[in-house]
Amino acid sequence: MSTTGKPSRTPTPARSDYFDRVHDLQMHPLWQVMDDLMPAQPAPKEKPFQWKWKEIRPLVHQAADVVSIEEAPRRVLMLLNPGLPRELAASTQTLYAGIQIILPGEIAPAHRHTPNALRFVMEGTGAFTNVAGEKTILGPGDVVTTPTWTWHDHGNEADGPVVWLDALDIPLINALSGMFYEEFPAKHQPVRDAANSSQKTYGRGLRPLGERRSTAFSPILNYPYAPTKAALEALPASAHHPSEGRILEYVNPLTGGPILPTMDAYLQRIDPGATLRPRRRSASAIFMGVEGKGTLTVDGHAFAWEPFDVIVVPAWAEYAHRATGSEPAVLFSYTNTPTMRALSLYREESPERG
Ligand code: GTQ
Repeated sequence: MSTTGKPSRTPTPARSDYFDRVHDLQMHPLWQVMDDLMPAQPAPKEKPFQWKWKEIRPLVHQAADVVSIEEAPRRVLMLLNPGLPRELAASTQTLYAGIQIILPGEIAPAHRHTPNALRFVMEGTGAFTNVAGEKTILGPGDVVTTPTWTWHDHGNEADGPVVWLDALDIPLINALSGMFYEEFPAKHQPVRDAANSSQKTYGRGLRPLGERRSTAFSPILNYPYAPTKAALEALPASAHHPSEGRILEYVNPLTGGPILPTMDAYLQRIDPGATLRPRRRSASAIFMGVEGKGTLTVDGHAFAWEPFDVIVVPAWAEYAHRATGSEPAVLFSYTNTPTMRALSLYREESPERG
């Protein structure tokens, strides 16, 4: 008996012979898989998951002993979702996360690729990134954009290691067969613009007259931590979000839209002790704890987090934040919302309110 009220499709020898002939010609009956192909709501393969910084930090630092930068020009440990095939390099079906370490004196040579990248600096001051000819010196909490097909090289002229979160859209780009990759003929690309010139020019509600830049991504290379945090502190109570607390999106000042064509990014601050409303959205998201501590409950999994723990919120998973310490809880996050919106696939709801 079918539990769905639909007539059962009893196997018979004649049917089985028919299916064999169908399979032999590289076909398959839709009616056998229709419910799996078109579930009533998104049923992503990625699972809610957490990487504890305490556990993975020693292995990130050891990577620098295990391989030289010459052997591994991007020395990164990828954060792979247990629900997805390893070869996809995927934290969700569309998003990639990795942790990169660069030691003093090392150079991660210049290259470019079609995937978009964002970085969130976790440890170390004084490393640099050069993107499309603008160099910026990085400090903890800085968010750096590396838009599609821009040359980028990293280096470390400071005296300690630098560690950051790499956020890319690699699984999406590969699903679309949109991958192109190229190495720059020299280790470093030339520095063309003054340090942080994009932040100084575009980060103030101003823009140069007559400039015709692509608006597909933000012109700002580095969104430094201190002013972003200060803006969160200054956010009036009327602008607090019921599910996210105080939250600000890093935006493209030319459009007010997301900083990258496929991914958006946020910094948020939750009052000590606050329990926020559950929420779900058709976008998938990666959260990283930055300050304080909290619990992010994702489809019933309560992940207690501390700084630099990384948590996957799958598409359409219900999630809810709690700040558990005596200090405010600060989180960085990025999502594939811009991709979903571009395809008219973005939806969200607060299940509590229906
Ligand atoms: O720093 O350019 O984690 O190209 C993966 C691919 C980092 C990078 C990653 C990359 C980079």
